Amino acid sequence: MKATLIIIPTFNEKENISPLIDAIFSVEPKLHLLFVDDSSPDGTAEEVMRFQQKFPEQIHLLSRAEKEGLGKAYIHGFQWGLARDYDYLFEMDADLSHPAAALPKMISKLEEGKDVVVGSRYLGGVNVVNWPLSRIALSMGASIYVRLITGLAIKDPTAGFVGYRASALRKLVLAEIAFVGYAFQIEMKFKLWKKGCTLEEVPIVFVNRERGVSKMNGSIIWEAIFGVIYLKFVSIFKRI
Ligand SMILES: Nc1nc2c(ncn2[C@@H]2O[C@H](COP(=O)(O)OP(=O)(O)OP(=O)(O)O)[C@@H](O)[C@H]2O)c(=O)[nH]1
Ligand SMILES: [Mg+2]
Repeated sequence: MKATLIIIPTFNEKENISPLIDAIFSVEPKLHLLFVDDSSPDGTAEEVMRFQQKFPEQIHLLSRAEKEGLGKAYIHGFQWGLARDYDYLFEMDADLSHPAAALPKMISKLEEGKDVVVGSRYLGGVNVVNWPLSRIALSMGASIYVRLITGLAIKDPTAGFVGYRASALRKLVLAEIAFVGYAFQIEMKFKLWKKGCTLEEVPIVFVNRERGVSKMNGSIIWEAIFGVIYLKFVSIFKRI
């Protein structure tokens, strides 16, 4: 198997670390995991370090001083992984919303030659468990909005369970990725599509978090609404 790194941003996810590691290693025992923690006050980093003692080759931790949003944490994680020559790099939430069981299928899409594989909630229906209707409507509305404005034909453009071929990530100037929330997820997919990368969606069932607290807020939604217009506007005048 190609060297694969699963990047997991964390902010106050201590109680999800152990079940997440179990879930991933039970389907793919050889994967490497990189936790990118923004100095969570609940001791998430210490919990990761406890597992590092057990799996020193496979579990890695990047500790950042400030809470700067998921986008910045991922950029740091991508840079770390690309510098170490991983072939495939994944984004995955820490809160067990993303099913580890989908990883083998997602990895196989990269092995078949796709540049980007997206774990999609809206392929062949709505596969979301325990989200209020308002949240589903917001997320599906985002998908239609992104398609209308940018033309990006992805059913789940705000998806945060994504695998990238390292060569695809190297086509981007990571330091220029501007956004930090849902808009970050849209920006990554849009820019890679514009670079000519192949994107494929794989259906997943997304389960709302049972432990810990959501970091979603109004500013993340506004960033996405204006961010999509900004991305389209910039792409008209500048090759991105
Ligand atoms: N390092 C870091 N991780 C973050 C930050 N904000 C969110 N995360 C992590 O990013 C992942 C997704 O965040 P969530 O709060 O689950 O956001 P969401 O999935 O959009 O919404 P909910 O599932 O409703 O909570 C989780 O693993 C969070 O711990 C941040 O500022 N820094
Ligand atoms: Mg979540």
